Amino acid sequence: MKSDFLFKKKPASFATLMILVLAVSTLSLPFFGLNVSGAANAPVYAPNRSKSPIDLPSAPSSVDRVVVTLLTQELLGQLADGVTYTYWTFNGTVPGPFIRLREGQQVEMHIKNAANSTMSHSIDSHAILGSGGGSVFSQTPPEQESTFQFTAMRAGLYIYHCATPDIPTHIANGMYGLMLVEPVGGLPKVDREFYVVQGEFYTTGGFGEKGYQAFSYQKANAETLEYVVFNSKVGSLGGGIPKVKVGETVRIFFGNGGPNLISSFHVIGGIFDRVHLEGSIVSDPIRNVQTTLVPAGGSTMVEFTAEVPGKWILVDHSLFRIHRGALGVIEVEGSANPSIFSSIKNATSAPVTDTHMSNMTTMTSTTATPSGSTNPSGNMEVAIENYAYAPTELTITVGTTVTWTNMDPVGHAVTEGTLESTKPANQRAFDSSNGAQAKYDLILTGQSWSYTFTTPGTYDYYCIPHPYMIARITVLPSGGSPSQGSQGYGDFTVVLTGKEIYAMTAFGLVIIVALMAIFARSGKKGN
Ligand SMILES: [Cu+2]
Repeated sequence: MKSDFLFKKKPASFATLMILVLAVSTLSLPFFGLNVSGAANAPVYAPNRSKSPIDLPSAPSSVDRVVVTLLTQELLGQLADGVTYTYWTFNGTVPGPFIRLREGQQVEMHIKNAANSTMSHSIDSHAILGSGGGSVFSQTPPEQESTFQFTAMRAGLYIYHCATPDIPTHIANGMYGLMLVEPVGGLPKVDREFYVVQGEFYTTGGFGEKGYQAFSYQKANAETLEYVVFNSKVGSLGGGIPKVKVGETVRIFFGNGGPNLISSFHVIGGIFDRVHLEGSIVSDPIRNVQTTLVPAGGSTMVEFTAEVPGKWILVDHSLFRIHRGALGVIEVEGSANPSIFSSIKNATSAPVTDTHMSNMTTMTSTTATPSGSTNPSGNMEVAIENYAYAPTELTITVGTTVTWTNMDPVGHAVTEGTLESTKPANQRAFDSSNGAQAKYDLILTGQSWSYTFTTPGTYDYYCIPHPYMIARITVLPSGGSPSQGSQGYGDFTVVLTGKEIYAMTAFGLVIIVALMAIFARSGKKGN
């Protein structure tokens, strides 16, 4: 399950990227270490503390008594690109590990508190019948360990959280996760399972304000949040985009850590076939549900089938919260099913302002190939639509200006790098968000942003608030002097839609067939 998460498409380039990221991170460690004193000098880049939504055990252990060890740690992490925050964690991630038990199982629970913690931590699991859900037995000062045992008495999907005073402060800093107690005999099999927990963060600075952000007790107490996120980071489920295939059945274990908000959990483009309200996995599910309420300190288990390809967008349907980070994507890959869903006429497709045939040599469906000696240069357009860049890959020559136009109802960015980048903002080749500023700029609905590429190379880029939006531009050296590039074609603006891509592919095939026919005929004449 885990292995085909991110590594499916481009193993070589991804592996290379990861090696680079690791190298950069390692080299950067001393730098980070020197800068942790004082908020003003605090590092802007820190490790990702998000729990991956696919990182969960597929079944409970078969033994009757299990040992679960949780290490509580206070760790610097990345709340958004360029925004760092000290998360309080179980096992170093937010949410903490997905704990999968079976009804009747005995659990020996160890709570270890890291030596460098600044305070005590504990656990209150809603799955536990007993004083404080375990918190009475588990208040643990730094460098200490507490142990207690419980029996998982009732099947269900439960939130666990830290319950050390001030309890809501510990929860607001990220100390929560899900504990599943499966009924004897287990849950029905599905093809994919995901683990997602919503939570709010209350920072001293406003949403998107860069640099180190401290917890604001005042804002948390007033319930005036700055961030609402899934798996602790803005605009993601805590990593790349999980993939499922058309026809597969999907289950999402969704929790709400809160501490304050109720979530109206919804998947854009999907219908929940079954919802186990409030985590009641032994009750009959309700069926065909659009949006389900998940209380703070509660959960839900939803199941549905991937019937058409596309992107499912996970949201809290209190929708302004997508502007606060609560947005994640699962991609469904596979063949279209036009009888279920297909376009007949789309009035809002990307505009085509000029389609001179002479310019067609500069592009294909995903790659614009420069035509050798003529080396046309000028403008290329990239649409930002449906939380994606179109095209996602573009090859241009030096001197080309690329213009991105946002057609989505929310703001986006065009920033060199990827979600895992550790490159400081001022070292990025391009960044529409103007990373040097205290707060990032967005390309708003209908607005455009341009950049002229002057150096050959391969540039990955992404959207800071929606880091699963990734794309690549390859810049080739020009055939001659840069001035050559401007002659000939001048400016043109072409945004390709699917139909045009097919049309151009067909056109190309016709030309090839015609050339082959001419070639064959002239060959015969020669003989
Ligand atoms: Cu705690």
